[in-house]
Amino acid sequence: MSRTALRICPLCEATCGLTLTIDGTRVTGARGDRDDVFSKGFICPKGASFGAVDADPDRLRTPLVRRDGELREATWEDAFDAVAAGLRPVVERHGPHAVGVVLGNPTVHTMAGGLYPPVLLAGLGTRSVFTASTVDQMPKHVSSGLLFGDAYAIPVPDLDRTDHLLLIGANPLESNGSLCTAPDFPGRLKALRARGGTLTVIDPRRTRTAKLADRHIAIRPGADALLLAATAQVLFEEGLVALGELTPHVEGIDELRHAVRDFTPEAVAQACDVDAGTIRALARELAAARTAAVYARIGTCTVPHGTLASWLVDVLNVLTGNLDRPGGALFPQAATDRTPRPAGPGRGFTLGRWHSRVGNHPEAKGELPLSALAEEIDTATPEGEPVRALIAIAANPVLSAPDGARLDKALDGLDFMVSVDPYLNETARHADVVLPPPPPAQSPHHDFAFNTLAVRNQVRYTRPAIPLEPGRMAETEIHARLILAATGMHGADPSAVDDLVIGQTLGKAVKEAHSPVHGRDPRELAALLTGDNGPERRLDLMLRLGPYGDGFGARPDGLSLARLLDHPHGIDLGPLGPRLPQPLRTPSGRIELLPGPIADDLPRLRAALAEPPAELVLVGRRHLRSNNSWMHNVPALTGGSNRCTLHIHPEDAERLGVSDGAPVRVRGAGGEVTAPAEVTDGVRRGVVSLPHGWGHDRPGTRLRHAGTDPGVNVNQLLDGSLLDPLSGNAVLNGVPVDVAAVS
Ligand SMILES: Nc1nc2c(c(=O)[nH]1)N[C@H]1C(S)=C(S)[C@@H](COP(=O)(O)OP(=O)(O)OC[C@H]3O[C@@H](n4cnc5c(=O)[nH]c(N)nc54)[C@H](O)[C@@H]3O)O[C@H]1N2
Ligand SMILES: Nc1nc2c(c(=O)[nH]1)N[C@H]1C(S)=C(S)[C@@H](COP(=O)(O)OP(=O)(O)OC[C@H]3O[C@@H](n4cnc5c(=O)[nH]c(N)nc54)[C@H](O)[C@@H]3O)O[C@H]1N2
Ligand code: SF4
Ligand SMILES: [Mo]
Repeated sequence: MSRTALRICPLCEATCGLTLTIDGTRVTGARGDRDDVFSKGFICPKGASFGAVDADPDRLRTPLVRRDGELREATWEDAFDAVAAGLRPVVERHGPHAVGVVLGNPTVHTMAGGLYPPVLLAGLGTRSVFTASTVDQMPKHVSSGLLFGDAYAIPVPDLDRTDHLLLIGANPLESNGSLCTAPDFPGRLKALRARGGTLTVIDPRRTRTAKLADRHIAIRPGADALLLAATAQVLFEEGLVALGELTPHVEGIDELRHAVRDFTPEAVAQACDVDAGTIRALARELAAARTAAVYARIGTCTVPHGTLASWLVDVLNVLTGNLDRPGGALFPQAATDRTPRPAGPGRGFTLGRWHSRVGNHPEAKGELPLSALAEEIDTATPEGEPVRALIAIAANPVLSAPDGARLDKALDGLDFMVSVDPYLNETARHADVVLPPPPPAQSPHHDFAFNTLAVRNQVRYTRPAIPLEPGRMAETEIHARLILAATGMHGADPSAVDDLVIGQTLGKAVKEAHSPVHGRDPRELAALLTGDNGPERRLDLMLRLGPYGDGFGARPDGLSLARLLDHPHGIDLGPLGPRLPQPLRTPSGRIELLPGPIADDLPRLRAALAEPPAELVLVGRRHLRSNNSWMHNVPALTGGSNRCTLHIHPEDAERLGVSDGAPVRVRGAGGEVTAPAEVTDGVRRGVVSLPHGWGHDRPGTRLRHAGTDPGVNVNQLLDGSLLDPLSGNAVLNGVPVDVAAVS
């Protein structure tokens, strides 16, 4: 007997609603949920393979604990005993910073990851915090922090209403979008063209997204900040700056004009390899459009001037009056956002409140660069303790961060390591304990992170589609028990963690004048929460205190978990609307257009104008049927064009004697790899491209299918020393490499 169940897809940022077909305890099919308020039936090949991803026979079913050097199956009780016994002595002997925490990308794709890591970090008090953000979007957090005073205030392009989209260093036709949650991103781009809007794409590769565009500019990798600075310069020079309704909310416009005055199109043209006329046209089109949005992603973040480029994206949105207006770039308002406080000055955003021990890298948003993880483990310094124990949650830095070979060695030298991961992969193989979460069909889902980045305000929640198999533990409970084991409370009831958070949150809310529960009794409020378990009660709490919430009775028709459960396909909360000045948290209470740390970094950008370009540089690429490092074990998603090949332009191939399909050796500062060449004019001259997340040939893993076509680890070409200095973000694109045919 088969039945259906709804499940929000956790496999990328688009958050599509799926209808799963279930036979017994197995997912046998997945299609787009046509009634989903947001995704309206859209599905991609990864979502369609949800059943295969869910049922991968290599997913771990029980915890693993290392005994006599070998990882062996163990009970949950033994596993958490081992975690407490491994972590506590390190904390007690060497202090909290000796315990490192690594949070990987799927942390933002699970409910557990949304609810528990902040509690873990607060409980441990460690500064050794590393996440996938510093191989991804940290530059955007830093630029938002500096411009708006809140690192999480990230404007999202109004895809469905804009007349003009300038899309930079993103390839949503493969990635399905990032820092812009939009199910059916490809369809939305086609709709933009169909309604007479224009799409400009800046990318060194002629991607599927670029092929959709009215104009494709194949920029030299790493040069976006220069091109965007020149675009801003043209707006000033030609009198095209028009802040409109933003005027009272902006300061620093004259300082900005002065700061970019020498970045003329003529000055940057050569470094960008884009002619000055094109840059001028770009600026004029942006200014002339009725509405326009500038949107940039990973290709502008993972570069030497990532923070400057990210900042300039919003600067252009401001200068053209498109920030915070329909059709431009707007701040979403998610259902689980905190109760909006009244507008006014805030504390602002500070960088470098502490520095990493070895490389002296400034923290950003409480994090140190993932590129510095290996050195923080393997290097002793007089200043403090190296990282001796590691908690890795949904993270595979051995493949996703620079120089996996060094990290491999460093992880082997740890006193203790625990991984919360469904796979025994390149990173988890170093762990002393592996705690496997259940497959997604057995987990509840709500998108805490992506709803704050969505092109439409909406809220959805799906309960587990299949009950937990015997012997499984919910990932929320795994996290709660891990927190207890790490903080000296091993053995306590895991619901204590949820109760603690609920108590603290309500305790604070009743004291806030702007809260709907101001002055009420926190215990009385806690007793009103509904839900089957701690995580559901916490979701209820956030919904009820949030901007659309029922305020525990203050707004009787507002949101609560019970109300959301009555709407299994979600609740639409309307299009994005203007919100300024409320989201601003800068000391001035305004948008600070030229923040100090940015101004201080501009001379480095100016100096880049004089640097001779490298002969050959490397960029990455994504494939629709892949996802970072962990989806190469599903046969339905591998093969065909989803392969780890080196894209190289025909002219470069000819010059270097490289022929299509033949192996080529690629050498970078961190090492070398050999991959088959794919000669294609889809990359510009002087640029080669390798995808990341491959290199599944290490011993001691349990990824049988991935091992049959392992590919190579592109990040072995990096030594981890190249960073965007403001954000600590790794430079993964525009990296100089040597390429040679293998004889
Ligand atoms: N060269 C290069 N390198 C890159 C990039 C690039 O473009 N080029 N991209 C970077 C980016 S944007 C990112 S985000 C990082 C990603 O880097 P990581 O986050 O380190 O890697 P992922 O492959 O996303 O997966 C992390 C782990 O999560 C596990 N996992 C999957 N589902 C779950 C779950 O439900 N619960 C738990 N607990 N674990 C789960 C997987 O088994 C895997 O071990 O890679 C970065 N690395
Ligand atoms: N199918 C699939 N979907 C994914 C993922 C995946 O691995 N596979 N990963 C997910 C994650 S974690 C993330 S963060 C998002 C990322 O989402 P996107 O940012 O859309 O990711 P990419 O497809 O890598 O697109 C980046 C583009 O930047 C270009 N580029 C490289 N260097 C430069 C440069 O210097 N300047 C400019 N202008 N462009 C440059 C590259 O050629 C590439 O086409 O995707 C998410 N979705
Ligand atoms: S686009 Fe992303 S969220 Fe939607 S079905 Fe595909 S993988 Fe899942
Ligand atoms: Mo990412």
